[in-house]
Amino acid sequence: MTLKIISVTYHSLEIPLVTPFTTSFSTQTARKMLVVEVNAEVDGTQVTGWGECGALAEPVYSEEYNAGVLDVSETFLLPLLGAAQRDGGITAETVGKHLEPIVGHRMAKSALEMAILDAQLRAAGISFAEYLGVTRDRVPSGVSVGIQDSVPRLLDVVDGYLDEGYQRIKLKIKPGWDVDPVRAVREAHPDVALQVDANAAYTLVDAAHLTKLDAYDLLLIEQPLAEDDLRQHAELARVMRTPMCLDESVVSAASAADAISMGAAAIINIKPSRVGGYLEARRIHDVASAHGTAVWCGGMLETGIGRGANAALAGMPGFTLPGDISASSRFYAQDITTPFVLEDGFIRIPTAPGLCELPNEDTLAGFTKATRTVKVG
Ligand code: OSB
Ligand code: MG
Repeated sequence: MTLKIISVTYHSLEIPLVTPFTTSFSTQTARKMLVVEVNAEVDGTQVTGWGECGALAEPVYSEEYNAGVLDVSETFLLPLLGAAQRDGGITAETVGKHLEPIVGHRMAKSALEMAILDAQLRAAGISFAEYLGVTRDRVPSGVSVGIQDSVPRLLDVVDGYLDEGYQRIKLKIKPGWDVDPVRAVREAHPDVALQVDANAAYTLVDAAHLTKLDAYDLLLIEQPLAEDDLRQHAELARVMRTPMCLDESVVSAASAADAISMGAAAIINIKPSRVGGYLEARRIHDVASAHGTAVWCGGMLETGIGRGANAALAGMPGFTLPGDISASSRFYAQDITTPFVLEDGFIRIPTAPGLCELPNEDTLAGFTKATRTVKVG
C-alpha cells in the first residue's frame, strides 16, 4: 500500500450544546472543535479521511487548545509528514513515529493519525472494529453529568438519563460539590453504577475529606489530583477505599505503566485524543490488560466521527467498564453524522469501512466558523 497526503483541511466548528456542561474547570455552552479532513491518494485512488481533535478552545483540561493545535499542525506536524512521505512513505501506523521529534501536542497528533487511519481503512474497505479485531457489536453506554445549580436539579437530570437507559452515571465533582450530591444520588438510586470525576480539582490536603466518598459504593474516583501528581495519587489511593482512576495523568503507554506500578491507578480512563491517538490508546489497553488493570473509554464531547471510533475501541476485551460513550443527543441536538442512539443502554459499534460515517456536508458547513487548508504533497 502507498499512501500520499495531498492536503489537509481543518474545519473549525462551533456546535451548540443541548445544555451547558459544567466541570471543575469550566462551563461550556458550545463545543468549539477542530475536525480534520485529509485528502489522500491510496494506491493511486483519491480517498478522504476524517478525524477530530479532542482539544477545547482553552487550555483548561490539558495544555492543548484549538488555536495551538492549528499552529503546531501547520508549522511542524504537516511539514514532518510531508518530508516523511517524500522520503520512504507513510502509513497510519508510522505517523506517530514520524511526529515524535515534536514534544507533546498529543491531541494535534491524534487528530492527524485518526484522519490518516480513516483514509487507509476506507481504501482497504475495512471497519475500525475489524482492524482492531473487535468481535462485540455494541458497548454499554455511560453518561457524564455536569455540575448542577442544586441537588434537586441534579436528581432530576440523573433521573432523565436513567430513564433513557444509561447504564452508568458519572458525576462531575469539585470542592463544595462532592459529598452532598453523591450521597443524594446514591440514596435515590441504591443500585446504580456510580462514579465521580474531579478533573484535578483537589490536593492531597483534601485526602480526609475525599475518604467520605468511600461510603457511597462508587465504582471509582477519576483524577482527583493534578495531572503531574502521580505519586500523590498513589498516596491517596492507599487511604481511600474507592478505586483510583486516572484520566489527565495518563498521556502514554509509558505513563500508564508508571501509574499502574506505583499504585496510582487501579483503573484507567483511555481517551485516544489525550494519548496521541487510537494506536497509543490500544497500547495502553494492552499494557493495562497485561497488569489486570481495568480500562474504560473516556470522551471529549465527540461528534459522530470520534464517537464511532471510540465505540469500536471500547469493544476491545480489556474495556470492562462502561465508557463515556453516550448518544449524540447527550450533547447535541444535531450531530454532523447520522446520530448515535441508545439501544437498551448500548451504543452500536460501526461496521462500515473506516473509523466513522462521513459527516453530512451541509450540517458540517452550518457549524463551520472557519476552514484552513494546508497542502502537503
Ligand atoms: O474529564 O472526562 C473528562 C469532557 C471534557 C473534558 C474532560 C472530560 C469530559 C467528560 C465528558 O467527562 C465525556 C464525554 O461524554 O464526552
Ligand atoms: Mg475525566
